Amino acid sequence: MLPWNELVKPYDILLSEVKTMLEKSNNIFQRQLGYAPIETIKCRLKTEESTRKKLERKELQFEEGSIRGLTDLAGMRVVCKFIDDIPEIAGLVKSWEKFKINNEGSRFGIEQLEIVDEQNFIASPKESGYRSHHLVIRKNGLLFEMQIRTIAMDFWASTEHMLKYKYGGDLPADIRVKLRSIADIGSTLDLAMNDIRQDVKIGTVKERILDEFNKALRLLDENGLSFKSDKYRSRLDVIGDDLNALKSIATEAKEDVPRQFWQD
Ligand code: 0O2
Repeated sequence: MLPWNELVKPYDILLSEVKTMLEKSNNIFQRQLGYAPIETIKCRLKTEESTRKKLERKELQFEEGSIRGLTDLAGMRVVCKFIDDIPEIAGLVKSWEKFKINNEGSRFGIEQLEIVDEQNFIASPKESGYRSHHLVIRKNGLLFEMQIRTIAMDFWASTEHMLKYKYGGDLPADIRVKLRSIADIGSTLDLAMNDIRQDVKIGTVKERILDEFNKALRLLDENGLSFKSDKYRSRLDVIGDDLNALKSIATEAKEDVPRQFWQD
């Protein structure tokens, strides 16, 4: 069997590769949407000792085949700001799984990665209260586990993990009960923050539409078409908070501006 450092080295390279892919996407999100969903990405390789223990628990030999069969020898934690970011990031990673198909219907190109397993511990939290979205991924022939979670879920999991370690793996019942209720509080916090995020998102979309609408009205005014812009202003007064109605009058107003005057 290879020495431990050599055995895990390709996993280390793999984690850096996927981390870079995620960081690039996060930068694109930031540029295009003005918002980057990923807060931090943490990578870890299991130590030799903890791998031995895990294999022992599974009644497997400490040998290369069983080690490579572990899904979490290499692990990545993708910590997001909001709950709604989690399916977005999971979807992004899954989109890297796609093969390109040629005219004859055969696969071609490089398979970026393959999703081997998926577990949603947010939809169904563990008995302990643990929440995260797990993807087991095979890339370059190696398996690793990606855990996608919010800041609150990450705080809970790392604290619970630390406490478990302190108590030698077995937490006293009263602490387990407390941790479960703290996990629920974390979930309430995540949902409340998510609601606020929805408001901000709607606010941002509304602002963008209003900017376009006001630009259209200004161009109509400047080009002797105030009779049209005045009609749109009166319509705006009555639509209230209806975002779809705003979108539709903004589109109409934009279409009324002679093409040569509109500059993006
Ligand atoms: P560490 O220290 O993070 O590496 P399996 O491989 O499916 O046979 P396993 O590994 O228990 O068995 O699978 P599971 O339950 O899907 O857990 C995988 C990982 O999720 C764990 O790896 C933890 O990182 C995390 N996890 C799952 N449940 C809990 C929990 O109740 N509390 C915390 N803090 N983390 C959890 P490891 O190897 O257990 O730990």
